Amino acid sequence: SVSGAADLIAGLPADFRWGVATSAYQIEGAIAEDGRTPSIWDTYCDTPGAIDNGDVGDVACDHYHRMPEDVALIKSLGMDTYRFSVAWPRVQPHGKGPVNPAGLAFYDKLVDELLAQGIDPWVTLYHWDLPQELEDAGGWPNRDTAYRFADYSMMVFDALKDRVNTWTTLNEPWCSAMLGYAYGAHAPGRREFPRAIEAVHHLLLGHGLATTRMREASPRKLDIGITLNVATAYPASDAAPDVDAARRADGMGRRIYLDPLVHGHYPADVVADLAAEGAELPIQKGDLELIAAPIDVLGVNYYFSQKFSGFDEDGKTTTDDGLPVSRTIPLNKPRTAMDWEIVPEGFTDLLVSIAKDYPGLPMVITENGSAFEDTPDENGFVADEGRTAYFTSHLAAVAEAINQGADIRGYLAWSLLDNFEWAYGYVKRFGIVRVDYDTQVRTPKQSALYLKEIAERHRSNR
Ligand code: PNW
Repeated sequence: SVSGAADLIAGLPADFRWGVATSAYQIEGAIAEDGRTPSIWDTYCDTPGAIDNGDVGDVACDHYHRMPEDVALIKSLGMDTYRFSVAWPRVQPHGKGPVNPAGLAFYDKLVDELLAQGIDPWVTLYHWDLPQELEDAGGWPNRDTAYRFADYSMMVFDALKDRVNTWTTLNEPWCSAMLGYAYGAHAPGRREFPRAIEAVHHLLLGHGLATTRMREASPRKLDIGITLNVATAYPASDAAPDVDAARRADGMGRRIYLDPLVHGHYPADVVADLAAEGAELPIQKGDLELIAAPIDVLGVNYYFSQKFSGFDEDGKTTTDDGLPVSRTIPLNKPRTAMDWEIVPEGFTDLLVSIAKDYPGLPMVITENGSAFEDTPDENGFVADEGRTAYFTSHLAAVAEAINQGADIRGYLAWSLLDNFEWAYGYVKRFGIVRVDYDTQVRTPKQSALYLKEIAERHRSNR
């Protein structure tokens, strides 16, 4: 059933990790239990028209009440790593002030349950659920939020550092900053471009502050890093405006994060582009040193790549505002249910270029996966050919990047469960396990059995 698997896994390192990922708001539900306060996503869900179908996260996959069953499920799928996120409004309900022991206890139990099953816990400290009270105080455009994040991070770190070896500060700061504060597509739904650029810097500052403090408080050598959603930006042609459009896309999507994290400064071309748009990164003395605190692992989330043109439909290269045109052009590839094009070669190109531009930075694929329209049979089983093929082609892309010299140490599928897919609600399904939202019954899909077989074969080969 797993054709080509032998070739695929032959080139992977012996200690390559296999796992699955989720995030708190997307699966937990129980939004008002044990002292949790609203996050920006609860508020956003209550905004008419914000979420497809009017869906909300109140119950989601009810993971808060089904955690041991879900850990057993991960075990049954042969995965050795589980990446989950901690909900800030559970642990520190007001975004400042004392820890909430009842909220923290859930993650304490989760870690123990994982360890009891022999699964390595990988904690993400922030996967977008900012306490609403901090948004009311200005959110990520407010510099103070970075300090609040570092304080909250230490509450989680001090509680779990004896048992958790791998830590991610932020998941996808691009999404937090740009979808949240520039494009109004995610919570808090603001459309204020200059504020979004301030958010970028304060997110990175929060990462640097938290990383530095966690390192100082580490009881032993731990792996600390950040996860970015990154892609390859292809130019539509060799024409200068197209090449420049791809440069700008790569600048805002990848280099604005990786350059300060690894090289200690923002890319000069991006800073100049931002200035032309009336936006500025609010850097203060010492910030860049903090942001460049060494990390042990870069988490890479990959879904799709795009092609960019600097010409509009009429062949013009500037907009009415005098800014350069940036337009995405279809690569003419098949698409997932998200309407994202399926571009595995963009994954290889991305990983190889990160390895070249940022040498010495080990990578783990912390998310990769796809949404398709699943049709369960009478037993709830989904023969998800499209999702399985997506995993095959993207695992082959990872193997090819390793073959070309990239240091990639693991692969975590997005996602363990069908879950609350943000602005798309429950309509879009990324799970390798089907969730029936009426009964909360979980049924592994064909893609889950496929990944299980790949992981087990790789493990038995080493
Ligand atoms: C990631 N984009 O989000 C998140 O980390 C997950 O929580 C989410 O469920 C998953 O990908 C699937 O969407 C993204 O617009 C959201 O490019 C949007 C984009 C990328 C990643």
